[in-house]
Amino acid sequence: MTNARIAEVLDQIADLLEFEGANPFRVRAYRNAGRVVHDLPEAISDILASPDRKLTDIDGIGADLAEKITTLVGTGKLPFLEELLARTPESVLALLRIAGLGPKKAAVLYKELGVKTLADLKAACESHRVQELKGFGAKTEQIILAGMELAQTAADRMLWADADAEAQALLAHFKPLKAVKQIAMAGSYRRGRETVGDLDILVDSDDMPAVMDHFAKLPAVKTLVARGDTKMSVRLDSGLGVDLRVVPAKSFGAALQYFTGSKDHNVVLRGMAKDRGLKINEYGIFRGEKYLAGKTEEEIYAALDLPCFAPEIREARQEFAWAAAGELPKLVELADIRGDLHMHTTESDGNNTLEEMAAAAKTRGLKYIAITDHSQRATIANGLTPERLKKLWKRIDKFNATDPGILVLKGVECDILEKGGLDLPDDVLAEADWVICSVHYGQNQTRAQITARILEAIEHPHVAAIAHPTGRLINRRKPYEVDLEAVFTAAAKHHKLLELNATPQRLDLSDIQCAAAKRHGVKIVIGTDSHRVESLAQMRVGIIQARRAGLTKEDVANTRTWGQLQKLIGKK
Ligand code: DGT
Ligand code: CA
Ligand code: CA
Ligand code: ZN
Repeated sequence: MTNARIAEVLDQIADLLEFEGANPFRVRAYRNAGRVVHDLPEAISDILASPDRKLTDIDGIGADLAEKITTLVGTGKLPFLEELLARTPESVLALLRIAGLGPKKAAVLYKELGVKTLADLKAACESHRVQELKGFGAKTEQIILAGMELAQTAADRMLWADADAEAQALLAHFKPLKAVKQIAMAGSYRRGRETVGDLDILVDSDDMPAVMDHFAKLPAVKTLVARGDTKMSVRLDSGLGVDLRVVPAKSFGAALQYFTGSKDHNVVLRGMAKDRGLKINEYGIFRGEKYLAGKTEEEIYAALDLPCFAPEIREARQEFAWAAAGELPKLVELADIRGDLHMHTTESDGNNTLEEMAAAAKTRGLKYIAITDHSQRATIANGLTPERLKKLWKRIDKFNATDPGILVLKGVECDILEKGGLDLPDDVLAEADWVICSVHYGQNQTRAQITARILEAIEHPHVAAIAHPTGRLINRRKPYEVDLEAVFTAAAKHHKLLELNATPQRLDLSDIQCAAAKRHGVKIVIGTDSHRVESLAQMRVGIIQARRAGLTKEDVANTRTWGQLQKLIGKK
């Protein structure tokens, strides 16, 4: 069981206890433990597996919590949570999933308005009965309505990176099984969509019962949904569904192609096959009854004179037009990346020092990184005043002087102030190697206001890039109102970069937005926004989204050497 999943359970317990009006200290203990587990750099399951270590040695985990976590990890279940869930009304569980509506407010709605279902809640918001309650306002009503919409999709779709953790565990589980000749993940997971509805896994085997029995033994399996001759579906503890299909070797490529999708991509493909008098399905490609190919994806596409498209672009967007014109882009790869230009250290809200971040980045093969701690306006993130920033930059100079084998750039993530303008004076910004700007505050302003703030930052001579340009959090927060067309136009004009923030819940700009930026001639910088050394690995998630956008090495700014990149942004 992953730390993220354990943290989720602890958080849910805190919510349910709070809804019941339990002792606030008890609620806080669970909430706090959830955060501690989530932020822990090593896996709880590893600690439990080592005989000379105890969970209670972790700050914030007492004897009672340690016992519950041990049960949860050991059995995949927690009787205490099940009791809590059993006595909480179903509708309240739905209410608790809405962002911006904590357990306290959910309790008020439940008791005062008799809101029992999401439909009740929607009606109560729309008839403005919610804003009459103490502690609620017109804004809360809007937040609830928007949150309900997001909660609906959040319940259905998991972040790609979370699904990736489940997928890797699944593949590792099958590794020792001799009956498996080939195994592959298909579906939206393979295409790298930012969220995944369910996992689709394909197995080539002559012993279907052995494969299915082994699948059922996966510790993360919660319920068996269906088991047939060739297909089996389960639901995992995390709520993610998994479809497993066993296919013969001669159809493995055909099935992989078919179940990778997307559905729209396959519709186009079937049409092209039909035009040539061929038939294509999950078993192979046929002329009449005659099987032509199906062992590999390559031979399926080759039968239609098509290249074997990277899974990330199989969305029926541009790929067929590119192929027809012979202009299929060579998509950017992780190995192309030379630097990471967005990360935080213990100086602001990060968990590792600049020396630790640099060492970890060097191990990953990076040639340069920028330390971009927050500026002073970000009080909640311990943002830096000009004085503290200059001190940090002196430390960076000293560090670089030790010849560490990686270049550390003096950067900053500078807030774009609510009233407009930047959070640091020009003479300070002038000393930086790398300035990225973000809107963290005033996200509820009008489209005109927010757009004007961002355009002003783009026009500022010392600014290199805009970080997470829309501010969205997938499944949790909608993007703020911003005229992206205007942002793209300005960025192109002033040779400024836009970020593809690789944090799995951000992926901001999105794939479609990155493609639009490219059409305007804007270069994209992929940054991990790491707050700890482990998160540097998120670069891979950013790369997948960049590939979905059709970006090449040339389109991604941080595939360049630092010298080339400086020229690109017109510095030095
Ligand atoms: P998801 O799970 O909602 O994130 O998205 P997918 O793309 O993984 O969709 P899923 O799991 O329903 O099906 C996996 C793939 O199987 C899908 O991308 C294309 C293929 N597929 C499934 N059902 C159909 C269908 O009715 N027609 C066609 N052409 N393809 C289908
Ligand atoms: Ca799927
Ligand atoms: Ca599926
Ligand atoms: Zn940041």
